Amino acid sequence: MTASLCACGSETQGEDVMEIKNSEEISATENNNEDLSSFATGITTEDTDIDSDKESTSDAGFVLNNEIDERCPAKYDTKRSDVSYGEFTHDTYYSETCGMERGYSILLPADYSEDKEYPVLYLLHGIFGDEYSFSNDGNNKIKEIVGNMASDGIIEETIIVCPNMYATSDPDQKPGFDSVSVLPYDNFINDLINDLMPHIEEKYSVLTGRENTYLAGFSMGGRETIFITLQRPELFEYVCAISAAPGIVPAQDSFMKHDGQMSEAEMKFAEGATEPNVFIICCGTRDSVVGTFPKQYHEILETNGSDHIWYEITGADHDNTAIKSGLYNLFKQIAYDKSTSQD
Ligand code: FER
Repeated sequence: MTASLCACGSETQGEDVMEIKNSEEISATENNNEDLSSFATGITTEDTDIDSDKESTSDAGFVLNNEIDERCPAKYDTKRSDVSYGEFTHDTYYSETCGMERGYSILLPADYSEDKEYPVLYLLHGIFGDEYSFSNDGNNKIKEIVGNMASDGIIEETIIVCPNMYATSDPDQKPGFDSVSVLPYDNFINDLINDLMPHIEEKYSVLTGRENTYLAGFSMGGRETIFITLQRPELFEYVCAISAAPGIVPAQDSFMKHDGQMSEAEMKFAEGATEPNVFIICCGTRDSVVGTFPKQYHEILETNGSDHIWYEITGADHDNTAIKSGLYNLFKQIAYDKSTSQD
């Protein structure tokens, strides 16, 4: 690692943390009656942005350092009249992994040109989502955050690819809260690395290599982000898992019993692995869906000596406040890391 960015023990920890008992306090019956598409996008009825007065940096000038700002400053998630934003479009690729054509949404910079080359962020949706989960939700401010930060010269213009993370070869298979129905999510690692990434690198004018390849995800996408990062840390130099869902290690919550993708002892980077320069794990303190599971991931990784940044977003639920915070802080840390490692 060129920079050890462990925020463990930073002032964001332990503040106002709502003690959610993962299995007891999340009501499965309530959640099962909801429109399940909200899982994938971070939409909740409650707007946790109302206490944005906690955001001390929203009006302040931007300072590039390696500190975490809990909230995405308004400066970056607000549309500006003098900035041209990219638009999401939809495309498909053939997946050998799934044996079928699969879709993805892609956000190209407004002035995308084959004469330039761009880094790529792969952004993974939540459970019951698809490649439209992020592109159909204007409230996650993805276009604004990436567009404003690039326009201010903080980050390079960046391509964002939103795949369909349900990597099944059975077109009739549907996601759900049982061990068979979640398997395609765990299979996405193969589809991403063997099919989607080569397609993107072939079709678009992208910068390749780990320093130009970023991975982030929300909830179920956060869980797979951590899993993929631990399996293939040499591929992604910059990573952010937002409000990661349970199931990487054995667990039980009100939705289901998770066998776990690995044991707690196995949840670490392999000895001698090339690790990401930035590996963020974050979650809202009022997350009513994944509760304290992200914090548990942080604690296991810390026990196992695997470097990462952990922070909590005070007051945020399983929602776009958390998504905006994670994306903004990922880009900020990328900018800081690139600014310090290049000179
Ligand atoms: C679970 C709790 C939450 C789970 C998945 C989620 C598969 C995912 C939530 C989301 O993606 O929003 O037990 O098991």
